[in-house]
Amino acid sequence: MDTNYKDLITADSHFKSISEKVFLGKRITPEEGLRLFDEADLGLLATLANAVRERLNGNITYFNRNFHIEPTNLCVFTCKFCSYSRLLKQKDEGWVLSEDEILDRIKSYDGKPITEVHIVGGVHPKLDLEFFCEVLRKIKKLRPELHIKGFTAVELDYMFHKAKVSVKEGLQMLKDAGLGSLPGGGAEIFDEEVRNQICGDKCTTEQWLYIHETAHTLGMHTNATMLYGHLEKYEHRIDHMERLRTLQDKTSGFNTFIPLKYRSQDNEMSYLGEVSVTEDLRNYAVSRIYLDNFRHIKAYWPMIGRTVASLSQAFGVDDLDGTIDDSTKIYSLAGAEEQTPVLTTEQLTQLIRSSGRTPVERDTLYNVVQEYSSEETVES
Ligand code: V47
Ligand code: SF4
Repeated sequence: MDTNYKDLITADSHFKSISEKVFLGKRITPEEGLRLFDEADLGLLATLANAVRERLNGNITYFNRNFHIEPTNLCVFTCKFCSYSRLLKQKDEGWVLSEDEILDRIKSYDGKPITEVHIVGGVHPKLDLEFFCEVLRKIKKLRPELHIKGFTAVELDYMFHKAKVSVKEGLQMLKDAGLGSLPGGGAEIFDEEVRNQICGDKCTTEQWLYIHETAHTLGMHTNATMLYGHLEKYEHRIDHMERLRTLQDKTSGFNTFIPLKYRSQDNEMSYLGEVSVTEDLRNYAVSRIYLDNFRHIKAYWPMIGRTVASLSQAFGVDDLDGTIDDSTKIYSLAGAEEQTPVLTTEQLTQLIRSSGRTPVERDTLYNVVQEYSSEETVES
């Protein structure tokens, strides 16, 4: 960033001490985070978030090549924001994949340069720990190098209780069977009161954090999400990030933070509507500034659409959930921008380049798979 501009901000701004801290790589307090949400203008947020982003990741925007498998949309829980799940009694509107169907999905990517499969879905009593350990082992047999990122803490909490194993034992069993890392879902919002109002019957904040902490101690990396733009207030978003920042200080096990915008189509909270794109950008920026110990901030482009994904890279985002063939239904049913979210690698790298960034393909653990020079064309 241009030094004169930096001097101008820090000299004139009402936000002098926060800006100075951010430029010096120092941590801001919860009160300062809240102040950024409440009062900072979009331009200042972009400048500060970009300074953090470029310090941590330079001009790179990462993506990866993955695909999703959703074993079922039947779910024992009743999260009010969910447009995707069907209760077990609504069987006619649901699906449950068999082991063979899951393995067929894996085989359908034979010969394609995919590095990750993301397995996540509803919580179904029949799809238990034993079933998934077997599936994981068979996936690894078919494709040993494929990284399996699977199961939210919500699914795991239910699975482990049902199997009567501790979190540590259950995670170790899945790890031994081939699970590589955990996705960030199920975090929603950690504030207990708001969580109770939007998803009171699933795993608690304490359980979510405990499962991720235990995974980290077993050497597995995980992601973290935050569902925003519903009943929560800014103080709840800061509280959420503060709890993640504290755990990350302890374990360093989180790979990336993924803010998830609440989408309002066809669910019990539809009356709330949705927050604006400006709010999305402000939220990315404050997340980037606040979570100084998270190396990456990811935008899930099928949910926010290509235009906001492009803009988000000026507000702290350094990773676009990459997905050349995104087969997830969780957002399309909730009214996401991208109803059939498919981008070829060439289109995705072009989107990154046209945002002034350098595309880099990564694997799940952010090892570089391929760098792309400015005008290189790529195989999709
Ligand atoms: O936990 C459900 C969210 C999450 C809605 O780790 C909704 O790489 C918005 O966590 N509006 C599951 N969000 C998906 C998830 C995820 C996605 C992409 C990448 C990764 C990763 C993780 O979806 C749920 C919930 O927070 N969700 N309904 C909705 N109406
Ligand atoms: Fe079930 Fe997940 Fe939907 Fe909640 S968000 S109802 S746990 S599928």
